[in-house]
Amino acid sequence: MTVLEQPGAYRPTPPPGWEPRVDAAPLLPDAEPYRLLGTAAAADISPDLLTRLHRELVRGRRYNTQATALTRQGRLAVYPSSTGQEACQVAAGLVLEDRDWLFPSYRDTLAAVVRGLDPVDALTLLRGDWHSGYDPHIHRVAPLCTPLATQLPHAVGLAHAARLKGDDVVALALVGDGGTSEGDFHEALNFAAVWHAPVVFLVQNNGFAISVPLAKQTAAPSLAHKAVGYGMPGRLVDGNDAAAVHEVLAEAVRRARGGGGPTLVEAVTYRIEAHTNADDATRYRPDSEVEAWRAHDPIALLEEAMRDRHLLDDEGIRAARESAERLAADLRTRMHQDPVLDPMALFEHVYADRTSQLREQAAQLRAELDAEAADAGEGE
Ligand SMILES: Cc1ncc(C[n+]2csc(CCOP(=O)(O)OP(=O)(O)O)c2C)c(N)n1
Ligand SMILES: [Mg+2]
Repeated sequence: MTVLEQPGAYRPTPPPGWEPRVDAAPLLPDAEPYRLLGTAAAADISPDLLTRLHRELVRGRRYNTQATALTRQGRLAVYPSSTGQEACQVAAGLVLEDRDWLFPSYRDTLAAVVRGLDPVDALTLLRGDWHSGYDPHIHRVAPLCTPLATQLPHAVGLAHAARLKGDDVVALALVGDGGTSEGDFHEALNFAAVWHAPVVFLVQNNGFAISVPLAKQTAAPSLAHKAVGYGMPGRLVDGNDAAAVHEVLAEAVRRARGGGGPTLVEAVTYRIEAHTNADDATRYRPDSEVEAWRAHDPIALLEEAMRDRHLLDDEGIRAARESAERLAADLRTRMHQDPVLDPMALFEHVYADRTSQLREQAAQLRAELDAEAADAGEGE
């Protein structure tokens, strides 16, 4: 007699009246990433949107190269570049209303800047300064999360709370392909679907989690397929097609705002640079692969589509590049100024009421700083 044959054993038969809550078919992503640029449907995209996307893509690329240069000059501790992923960053930065919230990871500073954050403030954490570097409430951009996928349950909590309060707010949470293997990814998507929370998850599948390729990360047909198991729609989109990413995200945001619940969007893209300035990507991927992706460059794709519709000429490209140079020059100048920091600020915003240990440490630091200042005074 097997365990299952024993009297009173668990029987894996569904209870009477049990039915799957939804038909899985409408939740499944397309077999191929959705594209707009270069298709007949591109003729219907608003010229204003294309111009906005183009300007931000060009500025975004320049922002990435400037931030990487700042790491070489010792002005930034680390920079995870989003070069090659600008279409996702720009679409995510533009698609939300002011009242919505963006939940970025360490690679998503550009999305935060496009949403309105000061470029210097967006880099504060990566410079190694204390705390997040900006007030999350001003532009409704949550602090950049370095622990993978932790931003996802935060986003779900905020979205669910907003819904309970009757606020018309949507949360957009960004995560990488590697982040989808984290427990937080599962917990966030499950809660979001069960609670019908107004949240959109954007997975930027850039092929790698540092040196680990997607094939070693998952055996799923696509990351978008994971949505079905949670009971939410999965969408697969070409992550280098800025218009397509914007459209898919805009649809998902509309759905969430209208009470339709969460969506998981997988944008297929590629990280052109190394993981960060501290990584050597030539050790785990061939140059030929990088070159193949350069041929599918988000800026080139958009420029071609806009030229086809006579929405962009050499003058338009020059204007976008000039705007990008101004952004880079301002970033350079301000990042080369040494910030004036008060070491005592280390103890702020830790506890509302300081613990006895913190009080003791703060007093010790105060005494050391005072002694240093007195020494410096005597030396003069
Ligand atoms: C919980 C946690 N585990 C490990 C790390 C170390 N780590 C930093 S980035 C990274 C790779 C993440 O890859 P992916 O999610 O694909 O994002 P990408 O860097 O490609 O944007 C890892 C493992 C971390 N930051 N947090
Ligand atoms: Mg990745």
